[in-house]
Amino acid sequence: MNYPYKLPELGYAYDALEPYIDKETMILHHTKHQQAYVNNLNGILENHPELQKLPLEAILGDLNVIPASIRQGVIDQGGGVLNHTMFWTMMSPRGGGEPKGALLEAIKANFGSFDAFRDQFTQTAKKLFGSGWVWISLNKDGKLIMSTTPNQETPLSEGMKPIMCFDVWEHAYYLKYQNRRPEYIDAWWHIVNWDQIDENYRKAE
Ligand code: MN3
Repeated sequence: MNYPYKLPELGYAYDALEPYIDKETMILHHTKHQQAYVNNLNGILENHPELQKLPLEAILGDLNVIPASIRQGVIDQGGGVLNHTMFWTMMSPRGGGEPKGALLEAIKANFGSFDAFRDQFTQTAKKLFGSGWVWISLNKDGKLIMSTTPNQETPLSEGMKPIMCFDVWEHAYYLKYQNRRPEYIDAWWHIVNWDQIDENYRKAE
């Protein structure tokens, strides 16, 4: 993604993920939350032409390129832009079920079975304190790593290649699920876009 940043298309209607993710949450999450990250990031970078030339992935992949005075702002707002752009592609009205092919084999090799993987991911999301994300990434050795980040941080900044992300900020589920984060997580498995995650895996390998 490149400066000036714009709100990305969702790729489906706001109500397409019903009943698992409600229309109102999707509208707010996209047009208010992510739009704010977009606006804030553009504002922070307004007077930094050297950073405007770099793709956002490159900036967040090497935080040392960011002047110290704006570094935290770029981490927060830039992560908010990039992470949500990826998150929308993690979901599809035709999602759910289980992964196939090379991705499934990699999941089995790293986590034992798909069920074990899903359980570990679910538990990780339930336990994440405060606001943050759950990730599946490839590390430098090409191994699948499950991790969490606080706030809007991304594993890109740790030298990993994220292929799957899950937003566990309260704004992602509070309207429909209130304090019941476990229900949101259980619902999410019904709309996970395994085709996209498989594509991300093959590109990252
Ligand atoms: Mn969010």
